[in-house]
Amino acid sequence: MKRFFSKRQTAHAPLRERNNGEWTDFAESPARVDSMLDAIGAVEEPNDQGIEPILAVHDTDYVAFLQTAYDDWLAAGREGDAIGYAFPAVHRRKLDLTRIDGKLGAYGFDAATPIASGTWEAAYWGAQTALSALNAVTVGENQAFALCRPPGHHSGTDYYGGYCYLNNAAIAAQAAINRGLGPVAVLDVDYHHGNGTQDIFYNRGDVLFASIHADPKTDYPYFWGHADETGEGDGKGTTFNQPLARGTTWEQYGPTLERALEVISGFGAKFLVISYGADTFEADPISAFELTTIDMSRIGSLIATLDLPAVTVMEGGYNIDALGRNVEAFLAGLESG
Ligand code: SP5
Ligand code: ZN
Repeated sequence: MKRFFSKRQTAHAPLRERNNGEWTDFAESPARVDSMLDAIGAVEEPNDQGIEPILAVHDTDYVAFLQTAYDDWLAAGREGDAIGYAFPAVHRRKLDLTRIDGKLGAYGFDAATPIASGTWEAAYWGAQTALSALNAVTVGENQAFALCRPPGHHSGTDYYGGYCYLNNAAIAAQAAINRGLGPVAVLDVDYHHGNGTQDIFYNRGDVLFASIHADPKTDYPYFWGHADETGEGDGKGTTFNQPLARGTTWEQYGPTLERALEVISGFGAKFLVISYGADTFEADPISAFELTTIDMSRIGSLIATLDLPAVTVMEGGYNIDALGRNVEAFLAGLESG
């Protein structure tokens, strides 16, 4: 399987995030990339496919905000990473705010996702990496891996959060639809619910979103990912959420994944986008499932039974020491079936 990555994705290096009432080191660090590159072998440079496939998913005003947010922050006399402090819990709507602090709150939904000097460059190239993996599959490869960083699945049409700025999985899924490869299923196996991907496709009947994740009653992102969120309008019934308890092992995870795969088959997907997070690993520092490295290869093998052309995009996974091994185990499972 071809693997795609650009060094430009490491330009994003925030220092700290707000977590449980304290400042902590930013978990989604560039060191994650080194761990993955050491384990997965040769990578190919993505092609630049421009801004259009990004704007097919994200609002123009939001993208314009991301492009200048850090400069606007510096121009306001601030130092360090840009982070909001006021968020619209109610009455969120498009407003023509002029102060950077208002904009950060208008487009961001948490205080754990700073915008730093290289954030836009890295996010842009992360999206190009996902699109290049899609290209590889359209020219005859059955599968490809996009080492996306920053991750994407918490980012919606006009918002960032959860270490995510552009939704790489959604950008690839929409591009696949536009090339006539649909219907598309997005399978999200990151520890956290992929709220951004869910929101982007919530009203869409041509994209199924299926996610297995920590129960949002106890875990981030709290406000999405509950089992009663099943889609709306044309998308009624095309969102499938399976929350699982902290402490989940393969015993519960395996059958749940089989169920999600049945939902994908039943939907009639012709193309698969996998949001893969290694934060389901037993020793992940911010998560609480109990999956092993062997379980990562089991996840890959089970997904391979769908026998669909597939792009895997990287999401979370914060045990830097084990990250590369876990990603490689997953990809090996996916390749061998
Ligand atoms: C892509 C992705 O995996 N994003 C995850 C974002 C999670 N951000 C906040 C998580 C808060 C977890 N707090 C756990 C503290 C454990 N000591
Ligand atoms: Zn995650």
